[in-house]
Amino acid sequence: YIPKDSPSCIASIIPILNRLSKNSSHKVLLVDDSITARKYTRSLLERQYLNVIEATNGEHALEVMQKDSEISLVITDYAMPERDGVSLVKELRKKYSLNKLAIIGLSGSDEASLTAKFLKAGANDFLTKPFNQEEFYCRLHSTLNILDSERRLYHLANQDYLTQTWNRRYFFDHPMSKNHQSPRCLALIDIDNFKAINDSFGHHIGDMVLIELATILKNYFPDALVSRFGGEEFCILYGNSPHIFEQRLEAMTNEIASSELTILSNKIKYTVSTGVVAAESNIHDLLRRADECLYKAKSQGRNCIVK
Ligand code: GH3
Ligand code: MG
Ligand code: MG
Ligand code: MG
Repeated sequence: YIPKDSPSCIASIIPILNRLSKNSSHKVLLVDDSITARKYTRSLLERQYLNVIEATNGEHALEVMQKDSEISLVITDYAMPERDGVSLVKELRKKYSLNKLAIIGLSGSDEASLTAKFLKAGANDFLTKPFNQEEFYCRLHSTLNILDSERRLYHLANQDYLTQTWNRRYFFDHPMSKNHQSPRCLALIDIDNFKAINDSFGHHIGDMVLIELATILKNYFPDALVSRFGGEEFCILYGNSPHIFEQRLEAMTNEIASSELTILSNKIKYTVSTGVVAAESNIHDLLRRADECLYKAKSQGRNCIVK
C-alpha cells in the first residue's frame, strides 16, 4: 500500500510531468463560474507550461471559442449560470471534431450520472472535484495524447506525404466539392514531360520538383483547395471570381516557365499545362471538363492554359 502523497507515488508521476514541455503548443480554455476553482486549476495547468485563458460560464466560453481558433483543450465545470458544462460540450462537439478540440468535464456535484452525461455529450474525460492532483495530470496527459494522435491520423489520412498538399480523399470529402449549387472554378495542372525530368535527373530530383510546384501552387492559391490528384497532376478548386482565378493561373504558368530551379546543383527548367473550367455543376462534371481542356493544352504544345 502506498499512501496517496508518499514520495514514491510523487516520483512515479515525474515522467508524466516531464512530458509537456515549455514549447507544448496547447492553449487551454478553463470554464468555471467559481473564481477559486479557476485559480486552482489554472495554477495546475500553468505548472505544465500550458497557456490558459478563462471563461466564467458556457455562453461566455462559446464567445471566446468563436474569437480564438488556437484553443485546443476546454476544461469545463458542470453547474454554471447561462449555460452548463454538458450543454457547452454538446455545442462544441457540433463544431469541433476530436482532432480539433479535446474536452475535459469537471464537477463538484455528486450526481452519479454526470460522468455519462459529459462523455455522451462528447467530452474526452471527466473528473469529480475536488480531484486528486496526480489523477488530474494523468487524465490531462492522456487527453492531450489522444488529441495529438487524432491530429496525426487526420493529417496522414488527408494529406499527400510528398508535397503536403491535400489528397484526393480530402478533396472529395470537402464541402466545396460537395456543394453543387455554388459557382466554382476548377483547374487541373500537369507537369509537362515530367517523365523526361525523372529520366535525366533521377526520381529523387523529380520528387523535389513536385515539392517545388506544390509550394508555388499554395503560394498562388492560399484561399483555394489545392490537392495532389495523381503523380504529377494537381487540382485547384476555387470559390471566387473566375477572372481572378485565370489571372493567377496565367501569372503562375509564366513564372514557372521563366524560372530555373537549382536542385542539388542540377539546373532544371520545366513547364505546366492547365485545363480550367468555371461553372455551377457537380464536381465530377467539372473534373471531366477540366480534363478535356488539359488534354487540349497538351496537344496544343504544352506550357499553356485551355478553358
Ligand atoms: P505529359 O507532358 O504528357 O504530361 O508527359 P509526362 O511525361 O509528364 O507524363 P507521363 O504520364 O508520361 O509521365 C508521368 C511521370 O510521372 C511518370 C511517373 O514515373 C512520374 N511520377 C509519378 N509520380 C511520381 C512521384 O511521386 N515522383 C516522381 N519523381 N515521379 C513520379
Ligand atoms: Mg460551478
Ligand atoms: Mg505530365
Ligand atoms: Mg499526368
